[in-house]
Amino acid sequence: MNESKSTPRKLRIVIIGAGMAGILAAIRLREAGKHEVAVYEKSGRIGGTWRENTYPGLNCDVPAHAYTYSFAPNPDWSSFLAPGPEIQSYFENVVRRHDISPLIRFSQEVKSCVWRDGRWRIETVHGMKDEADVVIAATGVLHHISIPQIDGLESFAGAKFHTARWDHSVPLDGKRVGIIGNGSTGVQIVSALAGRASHVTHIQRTPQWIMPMPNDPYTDEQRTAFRKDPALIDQIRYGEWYTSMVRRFTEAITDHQSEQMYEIEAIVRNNLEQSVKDPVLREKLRPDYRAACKRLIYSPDYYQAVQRPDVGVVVGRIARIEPEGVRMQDGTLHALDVLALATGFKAHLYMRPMTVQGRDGADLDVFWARHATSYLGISMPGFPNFFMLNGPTGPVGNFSLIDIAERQWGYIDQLIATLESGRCREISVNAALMKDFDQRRIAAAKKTVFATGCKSWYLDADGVPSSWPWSYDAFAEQTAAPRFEEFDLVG
Ligand code: NA7
Repeated sequence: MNESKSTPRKLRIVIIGAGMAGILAAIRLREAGKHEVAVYEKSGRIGGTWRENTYPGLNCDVPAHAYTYSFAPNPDWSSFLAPGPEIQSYFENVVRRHDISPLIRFSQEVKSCVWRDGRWRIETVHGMKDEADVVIAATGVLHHISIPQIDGLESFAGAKFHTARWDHSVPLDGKRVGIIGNGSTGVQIVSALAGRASHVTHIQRTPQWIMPMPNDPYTDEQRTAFRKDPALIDQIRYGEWYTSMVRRFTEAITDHQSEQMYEIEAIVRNNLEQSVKDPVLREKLRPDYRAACKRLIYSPDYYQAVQRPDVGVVVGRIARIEPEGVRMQDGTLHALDVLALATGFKAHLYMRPMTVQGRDGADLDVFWARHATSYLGISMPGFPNFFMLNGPTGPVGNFSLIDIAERQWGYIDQLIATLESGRCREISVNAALMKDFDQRRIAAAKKTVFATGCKSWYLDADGVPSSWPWSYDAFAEQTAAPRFEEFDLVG
């Protein structure tokens, strides 16, 4: 670092991804108006996960007014939990209002980022080339679909698709629809299709705990009131109910012997006991692991849906898929016209298969060979001026990822300001600090509820939860401002 260099620099900043986090970064940079900005988006539209997921019943399980940019409140949400298409429209409106479309190069998937001679060289799969002083990887978490390895899957005679590739040309009304998987996606689809399909078969390998969640529509009067008085929106977003729920939730997951955890367990157990009348079905639906070990499912109506005569719950292992339907290991065949694979995502790929080569031959595939990691979900040693939003080890759970991304953006903005100020030309977290952070993180992660014996997309290949293992407040505090002694400032 050279303290004598203090000429402010105009930087060229490339953002990868025009989903929730990339849009945030683009808006903030455009507003500041100091730098040159380009956004690369693999698809032809903005929206990320909200563009890709269009399945029936899709909604966000975080209260709509909390799953909103802080700078773009939306008085028009139709219900307490927003439906997916409304969220997609919200992002499209925000992009329009902030006029960031001209910055976006659509249908340009970034293939590689190589650090050479103090700059990032970026190349897309279509051969487009660019250079940047700073790269912001806002590439999302849940976008590489996971297709299960089940014998005979290809032989199914009806329509089949992964839930993030929903084929809307396939009729569902009056059809026999099977759904494999009971994460948030499978549960929402079953609730939406109950009563629409002639029969819904919900095939689950592992039962899930279900947290009851009200989802009342907002009335016209309420929406008018939100419009007139934004403080009413703030009461939901920053008020006691939501913030204490987030705080109690993160306290529970980080200490699974806590009072808060027992409170969550009591609620979900009670939900099962009170909602499901048939004792046989109730026992079928009862998980044998701690609540919140897998990502908690929030649903206002799943238990009602599965008690309908035209909905069946099948718990067990699939032997194979046959042309007629799904054959379970106990020999039962569930005949189907449509098969939806609600089998989730390869969450640990993050931005890969994109390759990233940093300083002195640092290679992302090597750095992440054991597990994907980064400091605060933002920076990695040896990858100067390469910052992530919602990168590995950031908080993941039943709260707003927009809030997490905004906090990370506030931090990255300060790192960029350091580069802009001329104080240094390269900044990345210190390798020793990163190693220490990762060791502490892993030790703490092993004590969270995520590591109490279930399988989930939270776990890395070693079975260690990959997300932030401390409290929400600790994340907020640590991302408030960079501690520059934790970074290598070069040039
Ligand atoms: P999830 O939560 O990863 O759920 C995937 C589901 O698919 C889960 O129930 C799995 O069962 C099931 N699955 C996966 N492979 C198989 C096979 N081979 N056989 C049977 N069942 C299988 O994905 P979602 O899309 O629901 O949710 C992802 C996130 O999106 C969610 O957490 C929210 O953050 C939004 P398992 O439990 O492993 O036995």
